[in-house]
Amino acid sequence: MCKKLAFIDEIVDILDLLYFHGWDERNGGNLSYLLDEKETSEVSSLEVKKTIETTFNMHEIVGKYFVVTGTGKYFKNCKKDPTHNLGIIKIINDYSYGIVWGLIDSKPTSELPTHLKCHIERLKVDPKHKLVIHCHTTNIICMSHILELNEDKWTEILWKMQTESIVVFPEGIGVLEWILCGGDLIGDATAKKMANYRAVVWAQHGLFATGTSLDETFGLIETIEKAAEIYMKICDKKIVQSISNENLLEIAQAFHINFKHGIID
Ligand code: 2HA
Ligand code: ZN
Repeated sequence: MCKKLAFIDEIVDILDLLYFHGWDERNGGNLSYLLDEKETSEVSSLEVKKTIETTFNMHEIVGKYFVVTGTGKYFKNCKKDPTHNLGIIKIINDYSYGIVWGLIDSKPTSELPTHLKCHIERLKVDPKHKLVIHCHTTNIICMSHILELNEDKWTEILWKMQTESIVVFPEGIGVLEWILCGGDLIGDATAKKMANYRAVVWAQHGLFATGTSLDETFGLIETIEKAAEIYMKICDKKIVQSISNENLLEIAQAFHINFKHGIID
């Protein structure tokens, strides 16, 4: 039907990994990936096949192309049938976008408002920004049931679970209370957090993570979820020794890490 697109192959590999980690059951989770000019030029036709209007303003990203997963689609099925489960959209003007590839008999994820709002926000702080991934990371969801939703507290706990945490997410982690998913309200709240964080917890739901590449964004998710897993495994055990504030400061100094201040210092 169409020539093979290398970036689609890489995306479906990551969707598979997310599925096999158990973070995207059924139709859980969604992904969007900003294409650069080289990637866009690889697509055989950029003709808009269907136009869809939005209630939110996309002014800052007009003209850009994104790979997006489809609404109701299962990550588990993306690799074997990409064109029905995901596609490429073009932001046509402030309030409409078009489907140019894939998404056959489908349309983009219900979380598209949050994805696009996050892209807009992250592009302001990082011109290399490319990806937004939403997933249902089990231990992050567990933590949101038992811990107050204070993002400095969450950041401190996750940093102290393993040595790598502060290296991988020195800016900490954003945390949002439960908000109805799929709408502009949760999209605005998440995007606002993205001014300061690359990852935002949705209490009792999952995680939104952003980054400059598939590897980096997936790695961020893995590292955060690993820290949460360690926390859930030890939170009701007697702690004999742990990572101290001084240890974290030592790591930050050794690796020249610009971490969020006011938590451990
Ligand atoms: O349906 O994960 O948040 C996909 C979702 C909604
Ligand atoms: Zn979800």
